[in-house]
Amino acid sequence: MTALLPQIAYCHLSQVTVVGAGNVGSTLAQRILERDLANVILLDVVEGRPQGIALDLMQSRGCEGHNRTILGTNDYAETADSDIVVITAGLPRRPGMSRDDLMQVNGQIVIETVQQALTYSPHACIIVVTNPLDVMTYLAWKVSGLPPYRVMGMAGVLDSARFQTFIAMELGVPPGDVSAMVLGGHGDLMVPLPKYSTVSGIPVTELIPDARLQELIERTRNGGAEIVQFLKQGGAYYAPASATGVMVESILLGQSRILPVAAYLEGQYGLEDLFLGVPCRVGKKGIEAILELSLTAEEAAALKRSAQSVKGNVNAALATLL
Ligand code: TXD
Repeated sequence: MTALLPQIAYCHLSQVTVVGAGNVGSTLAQRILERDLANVILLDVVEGRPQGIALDLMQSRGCEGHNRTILGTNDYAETADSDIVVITAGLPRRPGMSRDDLMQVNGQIVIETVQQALTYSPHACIIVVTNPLDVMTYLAWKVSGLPPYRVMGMAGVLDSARFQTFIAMELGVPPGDVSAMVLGGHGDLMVPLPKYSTVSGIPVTELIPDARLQELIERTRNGGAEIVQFLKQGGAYYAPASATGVMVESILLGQSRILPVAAYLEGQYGLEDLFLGVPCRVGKKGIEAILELSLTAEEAAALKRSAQSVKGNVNAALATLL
């Protein structure tokens, strides 16, 4: 075979490490590969799991028509020089386990994974997916030593995608025509913004009566719980993986898209020293800008309530974990 041209042989291929080869992590790995975004290193504590998933995904490359590679490992040394590290590692809540217990357990896991991953990829951008999201993102940033714009949490893109879906279903239009915006903390704490949610540029408030819109907002708020009720064990993972993939893509391709992500606030929206979902420009450097929208008094109050709850949990986690 003729030798490759030097510029092809030496061009930098992006690499994403996904920590946690569970449902979200392995589905995200698949999305990244099949969208031809980057090579993937999939890491998990469980021996054999990331290796098995990686081999399975390697064997699908010919059918899927891409040449990206994936390596499954239990060793952080193999994650070296990653451009992005996505943290999906964590334990699900078990019967008898409180949210606080879960926060302690997952907090320890997130702290350990960030420290280990950054030893080998000190300049990576970090995307946190593990719940409770806003608290875990704060812990990840705190132990990373990275500037805040290199660390972000995934929740708003998922919550907005759910709102987008329900609006599209309601109106019988393609979801691609719907642009939805959800701020605030993840889950019960989210703050959907109908005023900034549009269908081909038309505010959704012009198209759906208020009472019905409130029902769609409520369904969005319970978007995760509705799926858990069906599945009984485990939670949603296809849409969470898609939403994380959107963030990975915007960073790797330098798209500078405006996405709602959990970002470190330093006075924006009158809030500081916490990670909370706000619209950001997400590109090559990570969070390139935080956009401050004008909110109604009601929306501002909801965002504040969300922030207070997140901050209380962060303080509790900091007191015991760091
Ligand atoms: O919107 C969002 N942010 C979320 C968050 C949407 C969906 C899921 N969300 C949370 O992501 C969920 O509550 C969990 O905290 C994570 C991962 O969810 P997933 O559904 O993928 O959980 P799994 O299938 O239980 O996978 C977790 C994996 C599993 O393979 C464990 O072995 C692994 O994490 N794990 C670890 N990997 C590496 N290192 C350590 N220490 C570790 N501990 C567990």
